Amino acid sequence: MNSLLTALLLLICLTTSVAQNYDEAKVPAYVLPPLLKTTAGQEVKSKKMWEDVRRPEILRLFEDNIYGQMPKDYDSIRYTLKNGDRAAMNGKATLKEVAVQVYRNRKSVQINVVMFVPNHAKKPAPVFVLINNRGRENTDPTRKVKSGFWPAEMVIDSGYAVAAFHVSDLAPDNKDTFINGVLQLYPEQLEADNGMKAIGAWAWGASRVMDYFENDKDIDPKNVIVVGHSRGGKASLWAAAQDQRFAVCVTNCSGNTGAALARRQFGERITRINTTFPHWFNNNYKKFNANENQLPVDQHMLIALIAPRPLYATNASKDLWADPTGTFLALKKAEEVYALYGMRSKLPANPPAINAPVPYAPLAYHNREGEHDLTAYDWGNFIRLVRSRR
Ligand code: GTR
Repeated sequence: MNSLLTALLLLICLTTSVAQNYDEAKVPAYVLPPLLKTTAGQEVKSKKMWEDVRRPEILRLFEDNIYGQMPKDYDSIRYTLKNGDRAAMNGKATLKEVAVQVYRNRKSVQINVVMFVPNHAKKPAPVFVLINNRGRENTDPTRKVKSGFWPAEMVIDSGYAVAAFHVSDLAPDNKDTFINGVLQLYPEQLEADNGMKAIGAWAWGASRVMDYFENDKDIDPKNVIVVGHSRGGKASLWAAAQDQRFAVCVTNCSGNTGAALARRQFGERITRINTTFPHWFNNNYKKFNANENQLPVDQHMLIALIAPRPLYATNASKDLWADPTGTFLALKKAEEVYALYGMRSKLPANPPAINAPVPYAPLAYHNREGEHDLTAYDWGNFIRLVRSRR
């Protein structure tokens, strides 16, 4: 009887702590931390004060409380072309498979980049780089498998280069094995409560691929668009926030601890993400389980770190888990920082209808009809954003 009671209590505890809300009417009242007030209480009224004081403060808060430190030092980096084909995609593109090998303290990690460069477009070409969190077959260099997750032909036909790397090269997406990658190079990160974990490692990888782009004459390093879906979209945001070399950020269905506001407590919540994926964020983030209002940041501030560069956030109508409205509201809130740069977004006051994209700089958004996914429809709109800014 006693053990039955204990089991019952445990079950009640578990279900209440991870209960999900999908009802807009039940979103609690909340106050977002201010974007334009420094920790010392000063109003931020200029771009200069944003860049000199408030931006670094916010970046630090995200590092310390959520994504972890981003180590910048390494001993050396080497790029090796492993395979190439000038007549890929029926002559439309050049395939390059490049190994990016990074060394530190006699340890190394290898990032395998798959890339196609358009043969008939102006070079150096802008490039879309996907942080691939799904199967490697989605970025098949042979093109036997063609996936909407990475519609390489479509990007090439639009005149852009397209690249991808897989998250498992940096940190396997598993709580027991995530340390078998970049973290071997930075073991001190594992000791720190604000140390880098898997999502940070994937974002770190995007920056090393950026290092490579700076050394490939076919690629315009000033026009690199970092793309991620869902957990990969959390990483693309963090990569672009950290590394201002990325010209554009695309975050597709990134939801909780991505582009959606945590304080709305709609769909996935911090307790749930930290419980299911304890290897994604730093140890400090666990303090905010069921405690969203104590976070010194919310996700509109992560988006603001990307200003004045364009950002595209998406959702899917059946993916309430990722809180489409909370994502739209985060973008709207970040408008304050774009305004410091004299930029006005073209976003409407309220979330646009399903399948009514607003693919324009500086803040782009759409809510595609359908499931949690990254599709050719989404990519078509990312291309529209990139076109619209040239
Ligand atoms: C879910 C997770 C989300 C999102 C998603 C995905 O299980 O709760 O935060 O990252 O996985 O990556 O597809």
